Amino acid sequence: MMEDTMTSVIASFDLQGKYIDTEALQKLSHVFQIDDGKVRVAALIRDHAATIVKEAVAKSLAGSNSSHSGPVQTSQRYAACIRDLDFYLRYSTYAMLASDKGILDERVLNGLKETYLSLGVSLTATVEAIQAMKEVTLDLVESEGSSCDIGHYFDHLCAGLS
Ligand code: CYC
Repeated sequence: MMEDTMTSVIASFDLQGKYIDTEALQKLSHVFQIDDGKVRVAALIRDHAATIVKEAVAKSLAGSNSSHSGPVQTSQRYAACIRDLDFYLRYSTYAMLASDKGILDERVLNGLKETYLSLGVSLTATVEAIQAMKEVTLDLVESEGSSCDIGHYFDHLCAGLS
């Protein structure tokens, strides 16, 4: 029954395409006794999501040198890429809170590799961008004196795309 509540809270924020808000985070942490550290990290990531994604792009994709035919050549592809990275960040945050990699399998990875392959989206570049986002996120978390296991969930996404 408790798991159902967790799943339904995540599903309802997911439907809205949103990170879990403060009130719901507090409720979840109370009901599931999620440790305060995790809840603080989830709020920190939520509040810095746009910056995290942009820094990850700067660190990986935008950083490719000009002789390399870069993966993100048009503003439309750039926008899709930013959006996808935000998906990865948001879903990894849900999975971290729930301590459940299955959320990533069911809601993100299911069919994704095939979609990317059919659209010609580079899996290697995507994995690099996710790894860069992991570094940016962990740097931010550490700079706030916290720690968390979100890296584990980013790695799971990368494994699923490899
Ligand atoms: C496209 N990314 C897509 C598409 C899907 C996703 C379904 C095709 C449909 C569309 O454009 O919306 C991914 N959709 C998702 C995910 C969810 C979802 C994960 C959550 C469940 O609903 N291109 C690069 C970079 C990378 C990238 C390496 C960013 C890291 O070179 C992403 N994704 C990218 C691009 C497209 C795309 C460029 C557009 C491809 C195209 O239309 O040509």
